[in-house]
Amino acid sequence: MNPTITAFERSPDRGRGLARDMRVRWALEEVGQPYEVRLVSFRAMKEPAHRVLHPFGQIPTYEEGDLALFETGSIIFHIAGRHPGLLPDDANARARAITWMFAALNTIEPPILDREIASLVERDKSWYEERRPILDDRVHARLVDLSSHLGDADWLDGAFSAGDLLMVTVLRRLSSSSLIDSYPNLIAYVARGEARPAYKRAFAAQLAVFTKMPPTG
Ligand SMILES: N[C@@H](CCC(=O)N[C@@H](CS)C(=O)NCC(=O)O)C(=O)O
Repeated sequence: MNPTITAFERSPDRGRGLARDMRVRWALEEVGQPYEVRLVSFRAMKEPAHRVLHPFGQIPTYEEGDLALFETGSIIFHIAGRHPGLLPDDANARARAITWMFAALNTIEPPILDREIASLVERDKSWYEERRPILDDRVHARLVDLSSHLGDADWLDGAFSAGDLLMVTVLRRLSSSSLIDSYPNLIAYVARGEARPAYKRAFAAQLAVFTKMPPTG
């Protein structure tokens, strides 16, 4: 039986790859595993029926037989363990790729999200303009080091892995800002991820949910 994931019925970015079901869709496409999607409303996400799957009332979730998972890092690690293609066979290379999964979610994503959330919910606060450069600097501090590590390599550690999949989706959150503009190798890295056929299929599938629906009011 195919796994089932949950995704937004209505998404703030209208299906342009930022909602985190995109990560799971992309991983499933990379390994060639067909999947079903159950769309959930913001209200339904907070109901007990969904919280059984996701204690924090969010998407995505992943159901496969009697297994239910939440957290994209865990879901992608699970998919990568079930199928070849997302983590190397060599034990040390595999451990390093897993390290990059954690780095994407624990080291790079938090300052990007802090900045994004501040711009959404703190914009009208008196201190927002003063705080914004601090948030920008925190993102830059991470991007400088990431860019320096990547250098002119295609991927973070040898062949494309789940670490790259997560890192590309995290960096894509910056696409509406100019913060990444100073790092041409990171821009090229994100573009390489987006050019993968599996990414394109996942993106098209997520977008299709919204192009068939009227926009949120
Ligand atoms: N750390 C979680 C974050 C999940 C998350 O933030 N999901 C967002 C969509 S991308 C969500 O459901 N937001 C609605 C909410 O929190 O109410 C993961 O990686 O799965």
